[in-house]
Amino acid sequence: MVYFPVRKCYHVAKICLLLLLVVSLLALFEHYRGGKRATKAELSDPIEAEYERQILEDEARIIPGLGEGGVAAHLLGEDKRLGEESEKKLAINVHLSERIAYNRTLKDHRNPACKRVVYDAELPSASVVIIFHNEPYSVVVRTIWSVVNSARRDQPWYQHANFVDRDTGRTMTLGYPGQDPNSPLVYLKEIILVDDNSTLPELKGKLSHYIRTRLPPDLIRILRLPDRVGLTRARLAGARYAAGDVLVFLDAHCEAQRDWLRPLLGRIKHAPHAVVVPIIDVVGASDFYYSVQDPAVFQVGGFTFMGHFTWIDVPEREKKRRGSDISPTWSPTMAGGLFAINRAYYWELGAYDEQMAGWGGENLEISFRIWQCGGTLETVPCSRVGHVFRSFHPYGLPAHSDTHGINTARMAEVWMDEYAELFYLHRPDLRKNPKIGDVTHRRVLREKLHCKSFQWYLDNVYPDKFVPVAHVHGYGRFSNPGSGLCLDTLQREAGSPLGVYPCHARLHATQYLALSLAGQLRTEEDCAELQYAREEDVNEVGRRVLMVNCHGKQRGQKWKYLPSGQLQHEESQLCLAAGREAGDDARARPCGPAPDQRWRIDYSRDN
Ligand code: LR7
Ligand code: MN
Repeated sequence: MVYFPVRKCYHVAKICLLLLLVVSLLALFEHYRGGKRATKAELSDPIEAEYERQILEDEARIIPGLGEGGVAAHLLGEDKRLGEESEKKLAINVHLSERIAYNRTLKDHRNPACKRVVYDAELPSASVVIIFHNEPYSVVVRTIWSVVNSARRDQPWYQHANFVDRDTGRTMTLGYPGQDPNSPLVYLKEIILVDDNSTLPELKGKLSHYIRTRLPPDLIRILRLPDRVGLTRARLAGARYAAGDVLVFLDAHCEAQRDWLRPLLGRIKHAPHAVVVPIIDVVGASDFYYSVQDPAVFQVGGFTFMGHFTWIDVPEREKKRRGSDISPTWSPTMAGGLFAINRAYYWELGAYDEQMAGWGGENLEISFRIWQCGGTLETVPCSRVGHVFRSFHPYGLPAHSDTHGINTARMAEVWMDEYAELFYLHRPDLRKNPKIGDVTHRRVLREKLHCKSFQWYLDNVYPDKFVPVAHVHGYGRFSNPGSGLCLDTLQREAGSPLGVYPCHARLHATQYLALSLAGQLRTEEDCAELQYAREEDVNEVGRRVLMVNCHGKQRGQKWKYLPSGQLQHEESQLCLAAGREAGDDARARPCGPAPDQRWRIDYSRDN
């Protein structure tokens, strides 16, 4: 009988253990469910309760179906007006954004061939780094949701949604991940939000509360930077913190398309020195319309010697090399905000120049560095991400400092060799300017990595780039000795007539023209083309000359420099004549002995 109580104890213990197990299982379940609502403990904190109240209020204002599928969204009446007002202030229709579901679906805009691609089951893991300074709260939240949802593709909880396709008017069904916070996430190790010292209150506690209560647990971290450091250093901070195999950077106003991650990770797995960018689609700043003209057509990155990123068509040569429409496509540069890179390689390659403040310059810097130091930069067409393009910066930048100019000068000093001069031509004020700071350590990096020259880059990566000092009969000022006037773009926008202005004493960007070996009278980007002739123009005033996109087809944009000093338009046989005074348009008239048809080119093979 001595053993009886022991036995009883044993039973009680067994029941207790069982109970404990059930309770902890329940707790674990709750934990992984993520809890749609804040916990009681949290709500007993009045501040958290207030955030919760605000978020519930926000959620109640969302209009179901608005902008669904990525179609254009519109508000009416007073809301429309408030929307326009917010856009004037913030460059995004924030009032509208607040009414569109944070996790709206998107129509699948991928090239249909992408659906047949089979990816490795084992792929590197991704740390998605999203930086922001005073971005609209609802837009940031939508960016996060799109990343989370797109990492849940092909899973049993895959749900379906209906939307009306704007292009066809038909009701479409699309498979899209659900919103179950339990869903295991594939390849997405973490999302790191880097708050570059925002001052908007909703991006602080309320955003943290939203993430804690509504998004998958333990996935998202927010780094709050104590000082505003600018986007380059904000990305560096995120990268330092990241633990995934691959770093994926995004702006804070993006919407990732389904299955955008695997194509990027797959490419990096097979080519660890490939730095990859998705196709960047346009999400309308006023209507959130996710627009894609043709899923098979996209552009890659170029640049101007002024130091700006540009979009260029995929060169013919590259169309042949890559093999298929959906193969990774070499890109001379990247826009900067959206790309993936093997994390170890990122550090090996020199991460970023941490002395770049504010906005700008880091994109061309990393682009040139990647190519010159042995990597490749590629657009992966099966990965698409939408980005809200804004017409101005809604945030302030460090006072009185032109961060784009200074950062670009730092870049040019390190990577562009003698071609840096072409940048300084546009920015003579930055030549040898102490504001640029010291770049020695970046030059040391270039040495250490045995990087190639900028000439090598131009010859091998971007041979179609027009180099205004290399591919020309002549360049510099085109001056008309009789009048002292020079051809001048007059800082007009593309598509406007070429004008004349008194010649500047030194070469100045607006008077920097070239006559290319292909016979184009051009600036870096635009070519002189005769305006469509109206009868009366031809003999009287002459035809205007428009600076338009160089189309490479010879007709209409071909000029000849005659031994007489005349510039003759080949197709029309007309000659270019200077106007009479500053600001006039240059005109093409029948060639003749008039002194206003004589041109002197600063540096010319024929002068
Ligand atoms: O001080 C700042 N701190 C920040 O954290 C200034 C900005 N930022 C954040 C900002 O909140 C945003 O999330 O940095 C991100 C990029 O700033 P944007 O969206 O104002 O830049 P952008 O889209 O106009 O400009 C492009 O070029 C920049 C050059 O410095 C960056 O590389 C941007 O990431 C880049 N954007 C893209 O590549 C998206 C495609 C656009 C194109 C072309
Ligand atoms: Mn942006």
